[in-house]
Amino acid sequence: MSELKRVAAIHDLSGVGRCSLSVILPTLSVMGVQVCPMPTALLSTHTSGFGEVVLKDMTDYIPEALKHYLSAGIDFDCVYSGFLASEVQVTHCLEVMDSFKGALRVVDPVMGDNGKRYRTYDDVLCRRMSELVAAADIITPNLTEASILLNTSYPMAPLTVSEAKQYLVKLSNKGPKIVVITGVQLADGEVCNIGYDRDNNAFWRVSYEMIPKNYPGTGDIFASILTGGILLGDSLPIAMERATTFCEYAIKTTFGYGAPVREGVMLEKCLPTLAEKQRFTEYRQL
Ligand code: PXL
Repeated sequence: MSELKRVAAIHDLSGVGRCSLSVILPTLSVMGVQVCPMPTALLSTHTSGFGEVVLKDMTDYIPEALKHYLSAGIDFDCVYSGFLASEVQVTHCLEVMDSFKGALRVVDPVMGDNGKRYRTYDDVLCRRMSELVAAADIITPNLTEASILLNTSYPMAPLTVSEAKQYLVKLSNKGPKIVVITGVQLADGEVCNIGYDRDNNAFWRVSYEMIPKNYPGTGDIFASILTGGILLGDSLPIAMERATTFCEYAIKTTFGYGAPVREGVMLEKCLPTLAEKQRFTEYRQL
């Protein structure tokens, strides 16, 4: 039997609100991928909807943990970063990535959503996130983060297919050979996650039904399933479809129960389906 894939996950741990490590750990575990958390910060809740949070910055911890892992001969198949608590953590993420040469580098450039930055992200941290993007193999911004990375304003109108492709290509030109942008409204009326695979010059789209609620943590779940899928050998469109289908299911389940938006999606009810063998045939070329 082959060994399990192992991911160093550089994200925060938020106690309440089902985001970041609280959802990344169970999601990748169900997929049969081992997650080794390197917490960037400990928060009482995520930063949207619970008022003042308690935040313990873990910036000093990451280089020390890295040193320990290197001295103990620990290796990773993937380094996957997300929410950062300080701009210095960009340097630390780059050090972790450089330390594990063969590891797939996945950067979820967590910075904001719905056209707005998260409140802990300032100009410097957003600017430095571009350095991390440049070092990545795969990035998974939402449209807000894609716009911040490209220094353009958040598009108020739906994108034409040609505009959507430009977003993908411009981001890929910064470094990553695979770019996936989530939450893109297209001018043909569909809402999609879109992807670009530079090596194969292939553009993909997976549509989903839009539910008028913004549950936090769904970007983390999406990026985790995409990462897990790629690590397990999925093609990009299949990994995108696996991630999109699951997020749509989790959002609809949560919406159906009328559960509070700020608590995130009811992952516990939905996770078992991720372990099942599924057939994916709904993705299309963009
Ligand atoms: O899901 C992204 C995220 C991660 N971590 C923290 C957050 C958010 C989004 O609000 O606040 C702490």
